[in-house]
Amino acid sequence: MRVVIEGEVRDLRTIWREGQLVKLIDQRKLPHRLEIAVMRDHRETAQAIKDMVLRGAGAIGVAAAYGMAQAALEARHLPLKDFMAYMEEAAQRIRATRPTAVNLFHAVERCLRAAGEGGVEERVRRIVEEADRIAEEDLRASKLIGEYGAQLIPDGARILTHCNAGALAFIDYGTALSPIRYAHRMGKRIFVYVDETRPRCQGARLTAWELEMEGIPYAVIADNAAGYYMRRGEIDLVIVGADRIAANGDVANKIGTYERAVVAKENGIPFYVAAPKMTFDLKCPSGDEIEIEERSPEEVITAWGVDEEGNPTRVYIAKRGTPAKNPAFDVTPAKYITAFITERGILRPPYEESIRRAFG
Ligand code: RUB
Repeated sequence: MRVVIEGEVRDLRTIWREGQLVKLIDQRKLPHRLEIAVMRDHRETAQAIKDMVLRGAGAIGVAAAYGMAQAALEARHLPLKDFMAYMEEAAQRIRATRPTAVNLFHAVERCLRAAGEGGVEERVRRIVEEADRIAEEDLRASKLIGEYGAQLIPDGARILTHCNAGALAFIDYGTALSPIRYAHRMGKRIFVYVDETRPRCQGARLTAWELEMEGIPYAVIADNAAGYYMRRGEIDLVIVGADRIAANGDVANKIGTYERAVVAKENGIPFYVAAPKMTFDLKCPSGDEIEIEERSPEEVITAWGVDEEGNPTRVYIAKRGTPAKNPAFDVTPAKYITAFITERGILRPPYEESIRRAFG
């Protein structure tokens, strides 16, 4: 992604691997500071996923794959039986970080499967290669999603997006933001309404930062303002990402997505979900079977930011100890989704068929 650091333009990925080290942009510090965090082993990478040092379905999928590669490299001197036990344990540790985004589970399974037969050295090589392949596939998918999705964006479009499904939620380009980037680079005049996305404010902090870096016109809106703009006819289309898409087209995505989809339908506004193959879970028949992560109530009653001197600080919005509930995702039934934007093209209803044809 294009980032400007002290006037200098650089091209940066969200996460990358250097031998046994995994390096990633520390998303907890953005937009106030751009810092690279270094994970020295698979335990640290798993912890980074859990603590949301990086987040977003695609990005945690790649982090999971790199974590598996780290585990394989850590265990390369063990006898075969111990090596496989170490890999199983690492897989379990990574699976236990965040439950909703299926990309993470797909990445772990692919790495385990890639180990295949043969000696430890061979298995290590295949796991590491598979992890790198997952990252490269994700990158290619997000570019194709951008190319296909840009065709759905007319010149002059005013677009609403929720949470961050940008380069930061992926390895680069993103899902929902990829068509927006492509449309902008094609010279289309677009404007993006960015939901702030309480409680962690991925929209206000991360999507706004990415759009700023790309020079795409945007405004952050309070979460409860989206319906107001939709009813006034000031939003032409909605694009969001996804954390898991069931075989029938139901979508789990950041909490609040469902409401946007219902209000969009009510107002005749197209509602698009941009996602790669890795986010589709064909083993999951419908949204009812998707596990929804419940996060700490502290996230709801507090807010993070920087003070006027730029020092990170946390404030209490509600009184300490105020009871709160914090589901991180919700499920949008397929009937509210106009189309899926994928690396295999645009998928239209009936989704059971179009999803199976594309990815089955
Ligand atoms: C992120 C979120 C994003 C999807 C899309 O939630 O809901 O919209 O993950 O991601 P969190 P992608 O910040 O809690 O991880 O674009 O990678 O498919």
